[in-house]
Amino acid sequence: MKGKVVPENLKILVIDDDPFVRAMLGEILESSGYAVATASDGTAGLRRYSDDPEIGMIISDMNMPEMNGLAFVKALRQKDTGMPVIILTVNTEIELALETIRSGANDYLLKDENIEDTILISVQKVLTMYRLEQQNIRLIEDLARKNKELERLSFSDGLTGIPNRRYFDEGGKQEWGRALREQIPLSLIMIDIDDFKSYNDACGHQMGDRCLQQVAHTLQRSLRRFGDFIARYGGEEFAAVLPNTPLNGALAIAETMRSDVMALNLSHPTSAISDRITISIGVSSAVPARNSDLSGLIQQADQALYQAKQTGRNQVAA
Ligand code: GH3
Ligand code: MG
Ligand code: MG
Ligand code: MG
Repeated sequence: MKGKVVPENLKILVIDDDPFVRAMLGEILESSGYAVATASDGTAGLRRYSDDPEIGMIISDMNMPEMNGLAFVKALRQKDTGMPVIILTVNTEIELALETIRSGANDYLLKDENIEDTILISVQKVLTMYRLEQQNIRLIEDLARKNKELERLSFSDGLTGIPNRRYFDEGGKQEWGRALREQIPLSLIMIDIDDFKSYNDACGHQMGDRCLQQVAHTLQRSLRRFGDFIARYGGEEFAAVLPNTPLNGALAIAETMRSDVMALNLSHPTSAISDRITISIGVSSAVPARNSDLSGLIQQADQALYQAKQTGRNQVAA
């Protein structure tokens, strides 16, 4: 809802071309504890509404020179969808009353002998509805914020904070589809930490977790090109998707990843191949064909990773 926020100590703007009505309404409202401002037609009323931030409700006549009540409601709703407006008139045309309500008036009252009671009841009723609406708006905004946060969480890995397997599956499928449509190459990098079971055994699970976090962030930094993403694929495995990247480009990035992780210099006391944490990497690349899908590319990267492991670890294979 756009517009002013209605203050707790309500100031009501009374718009009527008849000075007698203005005085009478002013007296009724003030004796019930409301502050009152007045204007003598719609144009002056709009100006007063804009100039006075304390105004939290408007009671307007219908028949007035220059701008009548209906035109006033329409003009007001252009700038303020929430400000409560009550129309108080001698005009009993039902079509006009309905159009005024449809245009955004919150109530439509007839000037008669019960005016003193009816206006006070209407002010309370309209104010209550306004506050309920404000409350609903706050609840909905709060819910939308929480939903967004939940969605973000559902796509990120709890330990490392990088995207999770679910994100990889969705993002990978999407990029595959785009590469297929545009017939451009898509590359995949699968990463697995070497000898990680023995690292856990030697250094403990907590150190293992910290190592995973550091490796994850290092891999993410190595990637940093727009459109690429990396996810935690499984326990100590990561997978990166590189849109619009041919094999040689992906191999270069994989090599950067491998040396960046070595440069972390995380001591691995029981590694069979090095004095520190290393990774093995499998790379695959394809311009998607119509009758294939991402799983073929994953399989190829997996095979390359297996080969990197078989031929000594701490290396990149394709
Ligand atoms: P290889 O070089 O062949 O990859 O040997 P490896 O020991 O790394 O391979 P393996 O798959 O046998 O072991 C993976 C280990 O990763 C097993 C498990 O203890 C560890 N791991 C998986 N997820 C987590 C985790 O979230 N935290 C910690 N601390 N360790 C994990
Ligand atoms: Mg009038
Ligand atoms: Mg593994
Ligand atoms: Mg491993």
